Amino acid sequence: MKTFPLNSRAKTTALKQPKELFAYARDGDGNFVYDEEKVREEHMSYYYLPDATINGNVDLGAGYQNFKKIPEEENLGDFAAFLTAIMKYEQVSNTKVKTDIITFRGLMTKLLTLPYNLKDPIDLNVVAFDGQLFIKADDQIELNRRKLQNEQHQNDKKKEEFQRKCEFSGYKFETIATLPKPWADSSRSMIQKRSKKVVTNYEQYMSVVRTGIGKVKVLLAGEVDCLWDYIPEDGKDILPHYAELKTSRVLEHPGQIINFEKKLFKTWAQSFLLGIRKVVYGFRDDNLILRTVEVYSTEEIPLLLKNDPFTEEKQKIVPMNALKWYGAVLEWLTTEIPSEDVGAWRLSYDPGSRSFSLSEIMDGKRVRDDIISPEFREWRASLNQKTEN
Ligand code: 0WD
Ligand code: CA
Repeated sequence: MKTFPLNSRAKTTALKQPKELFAYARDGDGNFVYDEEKVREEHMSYYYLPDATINGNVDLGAGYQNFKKIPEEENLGDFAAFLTAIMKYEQVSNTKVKTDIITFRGLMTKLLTLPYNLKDPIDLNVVAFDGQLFIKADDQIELNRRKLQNEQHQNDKKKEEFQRKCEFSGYKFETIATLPKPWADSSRSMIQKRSKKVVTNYEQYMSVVRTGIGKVKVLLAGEVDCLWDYIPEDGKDILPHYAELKTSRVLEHPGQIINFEKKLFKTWAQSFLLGIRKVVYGFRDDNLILRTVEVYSTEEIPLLLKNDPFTEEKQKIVPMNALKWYGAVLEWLTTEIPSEDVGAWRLSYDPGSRSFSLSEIMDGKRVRDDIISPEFREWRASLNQKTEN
């Protein structure tokens, strides 16, 4: 087992400008869509939330009974879909995507925010395949953890239901704040009936972005909530046009503000990793009524955290410090894991002992098969053969 000290920091944090390579989507029935045109036409949402709606006391709990929620187990097949999307992209250019690491954005958010989230455990599986590292959550550990959390809430039914409603309210906010088409192409009734629409979390628009820190190049897939304004003309970078949507309780006293800043930092990390420049927060009260909406630019969040009058100097969250840690971790990972196509590794953070470590998994074959789908394995084999000939 190799441990990596929590105070490790990269000397420089040369960041690569994130660039979207392609997008794919999951539709309302849970099926994946890879056709680029279809993805943009049918699965992209547009932010539109006029003041009149915000002032209209929207109930973010309304329709909770009809929430169309994807079962946790169905979310687990996502990695194979990501690899299928990569394959389809590579088939067009007939070349392997140039990157060192391939993973979901959400997992990198966990690594990036670790210096300020020392209480949350991390368990990721890593395999080297075809010269690249593939990182995925350990599904079994994830499911067990969720089960345990659910059981804990079982003791308090009221609390459990409120928590489920809060989760719902986040998706409800997305539903009332976005349109499936640009405003100019939307009918009046389509705009007005949003508060009655069935809320679902099946639909997902996934952006696949090439980015990196220091010498390490990373390919990330992450869910994007909506377009802030419009799709730019052909060939222009779409990332600056996306927005991340979030909800939070209205802030009334300093304790809540400090808590909110932790969330804001996580949101910064999540958005920063994909190169998303706008974050929209809907603030709701304890009755889940939407009270105000605040728009942040991702780049101003570190300054907000720095200038907040409620925290003392040593309590302050410094995103640059987290970035230096993240840069060091990725470099460590790419140097520690041998690039041969064998074995599997577990990357863990244990809050109890506060140790961050990498160890070889005994059952390496099972983990390799779980991460690298047969389809993707065959595709890369055929691609390498073509390149050799
Ligand atoms: O290793 C795996 N099997 C992983 C799968 C690890 C991480 C993510 N995923 C899948 C999940 O199904 C997720 O939905 O990829 C999807 C999106 O990936 P991401 O963008 O890397 O995930 P993250 O940044 O953690 O979350 C983005 C959004 C969330 O929005 P908020 O505003 O809450 O951050 O994705 C949604 C959610 O809307 N989301 C989920 N929806 C349903 N079930 C889940 C989930 N378990 N996790 C995230
Ligand atoms: Ca969101």
